[in-house]
Amino acid sequence: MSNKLFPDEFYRIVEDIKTMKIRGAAEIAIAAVKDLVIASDSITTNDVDEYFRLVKKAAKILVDTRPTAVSLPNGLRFILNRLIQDYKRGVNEVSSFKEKLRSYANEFIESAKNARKLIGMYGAGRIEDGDVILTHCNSGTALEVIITAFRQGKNIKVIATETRPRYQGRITAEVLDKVGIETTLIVDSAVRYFMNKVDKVIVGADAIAANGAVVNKIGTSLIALAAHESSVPFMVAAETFKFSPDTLFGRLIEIEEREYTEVVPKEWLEKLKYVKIRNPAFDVTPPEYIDAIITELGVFSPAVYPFIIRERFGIFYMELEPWKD
Ligand code: RUB
Repeated sequence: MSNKLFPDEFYRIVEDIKTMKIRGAAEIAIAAVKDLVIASDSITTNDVDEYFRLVKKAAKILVDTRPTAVSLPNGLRFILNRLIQDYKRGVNEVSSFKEKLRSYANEFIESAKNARKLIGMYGAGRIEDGDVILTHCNSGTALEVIITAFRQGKNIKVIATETRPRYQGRITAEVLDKVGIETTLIVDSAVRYFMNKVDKVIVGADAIAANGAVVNKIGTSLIALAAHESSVPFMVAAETFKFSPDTLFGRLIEIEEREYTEVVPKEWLEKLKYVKIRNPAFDVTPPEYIDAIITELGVFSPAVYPFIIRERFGIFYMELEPWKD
């Protein structure tokens, strides 16, 4: 008999997040939240404590898929913290919790979709007719800004980095091509060479720290340096659920390091004695290099960003690890 606690579909989504079939911080969060619904709906017990134990277990499995995109734990926190409040208020039937979990999940997904649209609108305000915009990796949120500006009739061009080692820049180029935006794909190391042709840089974020530093795809901080050197505005498009509440309590954002086989073939490395490969998936761009963080609440400098978040969400009162027993 299988010792799996949840349906195969649940584990398939977990695997898809790990292997990056589902990727990009917002998509990861939405997929994880939907997967929590799959797990919750499959639970057969009528015992509330046992139900909570299993839901937390499912959340923990999801949290462990990819460590850097804070949107994922934030999506699960959004649901679990509300359920815990309901429990404290006296809700005591598994069927009610299942229903509530479904409705909180829908609320999160809806608010994520709305946030992206608003970011597109606010961000497009920063783009002018004739701008050449450089973007890195594949951020749905950064693309929303670029595409909204284009649909407003602004004649813009994009330079997209290919984004080694997983080439997410190709996805970006494909999306822009479909929309009809003229795009030049370049190797990552050509960024500084092209910077004098760039009017604005727009990237997404996997996490934003309490000091306004932005964690995004590896190479982002080098692009920020090059932009800074050329006085090119560097903007980050990110929903507020990319804010890492852990960083308010002194915890650092973990940078995911992936398999070396994403960088070179196994057989190539096996022939060498003194060579090793490192493959960090993200890096940290300090706030000094960021001109604006575009969120669904408005456009902010990294210096005020954490205050806005705290004022809006009262994040200090949030249970950080609601999946813990
Ligand atoms: C993706 C990446 C994206 C952010 C933001 O990394 O770094 O810039 O996740 O994306 P990976 P979005 O390919 O390793 O997941 O704006 O779509 O949330």
